[in-house]
Amino acid sequence: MSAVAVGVLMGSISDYEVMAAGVRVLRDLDVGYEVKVMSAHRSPAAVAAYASGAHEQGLRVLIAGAGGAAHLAGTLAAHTRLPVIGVPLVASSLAGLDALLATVQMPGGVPVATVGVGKSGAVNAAHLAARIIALGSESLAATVNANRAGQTDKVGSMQGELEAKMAADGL
Ligand code: RP5
Repeated sequence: MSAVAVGVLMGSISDYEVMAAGVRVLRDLDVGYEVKVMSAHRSPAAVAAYASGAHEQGLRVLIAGAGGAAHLAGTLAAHTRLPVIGVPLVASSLAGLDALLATVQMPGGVPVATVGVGKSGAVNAAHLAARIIALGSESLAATVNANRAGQTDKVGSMQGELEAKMAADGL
């Protein structure tokens, strides 16, 4: 694995399954990462210490997933000038809308780049982190471009699948 460049944080172990989808993307793109569980509400001192030292540790982007009153990404952003990407998660009867609003509505000057709710958000946070880091890495840029081409190829191959399904359905 490449040197650790992305810190992936989650507010609780209950966030793991969804956040793991993003970690897999980082692994597949060969972006170095570390993964931590810490909470803006339950372990605020750890969050502040991590964010304050992250840049010096060599990290380049932080990804934070949290649900409910989701303040993890915002708290990290309060303590670092590294880009912070927030992933709102589903953790309450409000189905992630609470986390989305808590993550996205940051005050001016303390940005959190907020992606969609849940698994697609975790995946896109990883892709976005890779694209940010690729600005300074030609080898990662090539990997990101290859991944994009792979996505295009995948859609192309769906046409045959579509036609087979329609033929089977007599359409
Ligand atoms: C948030 O509260 C966490 O990120 C999690 O999504 C949610 C619920 O946490 P648990 O009560 O499951 O630990 O801080």
